[in-house]
Amino acid sequence: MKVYLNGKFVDESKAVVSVFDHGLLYGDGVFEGIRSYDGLIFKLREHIDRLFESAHTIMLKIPMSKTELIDVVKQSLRVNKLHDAYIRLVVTRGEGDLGLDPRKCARPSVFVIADKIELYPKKLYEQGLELITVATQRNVPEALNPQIKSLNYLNNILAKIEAITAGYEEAIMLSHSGYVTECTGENIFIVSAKGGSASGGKGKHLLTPPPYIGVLRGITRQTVMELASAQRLHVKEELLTRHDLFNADEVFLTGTAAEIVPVVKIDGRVIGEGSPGPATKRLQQAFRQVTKTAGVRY
Ligand code: PXG
Repeated sequence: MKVYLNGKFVDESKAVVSVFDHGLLYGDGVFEGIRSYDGLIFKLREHIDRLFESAHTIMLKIPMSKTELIDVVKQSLRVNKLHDAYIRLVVTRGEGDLGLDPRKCARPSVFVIADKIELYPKKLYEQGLELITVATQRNVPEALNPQIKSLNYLNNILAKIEAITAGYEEAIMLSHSGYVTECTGENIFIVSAKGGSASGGKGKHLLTPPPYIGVLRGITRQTVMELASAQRLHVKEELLTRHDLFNADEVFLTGTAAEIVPVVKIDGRVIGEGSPGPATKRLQQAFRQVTKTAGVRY
């Protein structure tokens, strides 16, 4: 496998960064995860824009233009002859000294890894996932905004460890005031006939927590909200409690790697009928369709 590292494609065995890189020493850096489907890169521009936004917020100047980076992503897929792939873009603060001071880091490191996608087990999509809420709260946005896709994912990893220790694959994280935020690498949605506390309209509602409570504005999340509107679901960002999750008709997660994953049990409570619901299935089908047609060719 060839990896792009600071201007060159190198063999994966040569793709190494310094132990003085602040990405490693402090998690000082940003990243993106992108997918390609049968030769089409899904939502490439959106991922590149989000990477530049994350970098801008931490005052990290990416040493290349968006167009150049897009070109590197395409080249990474071509040189590795990949059609269905997962692409990881990483920009670190670069090599510095042992102090925090980012001014000591002269040059950011940029690398792009493109590899075969490791698909989640089919069983997950057919049977659905059982989740638990965990004690580790999602970062307070005022301290470390989850909008920054930084290399510092310990908040999420601590939650993941809690889930795994309890015998589950994934965790639901709550805000410091107890509202539902997201999972460790996926956004969460509920389908409800009631439409949450604020809305009284007829028909099914698709609800997801608002970004201000401390969630990443997922690109899959955005895509699903658009697809759901086209399917005449009432889509709304709304604060959700555990009670709302337990009593939803359907729950599912969204993310670049996972796509749309049905959730059938939360903290021991069966969700809906205990199997993937009709709205979730319709959205999965619509999502599969856009990934086949909407991407950027390379
Ligand atoms: N929330 C968080 C905290 C994330 O890290 C998402 C939601 C979903 O966003 P997108 O834009 O992908 O729809 C993410 C996604 C992985 C993996 O291997 C995924 C993410 C980060 C690290 C690993 O599944 N981010």
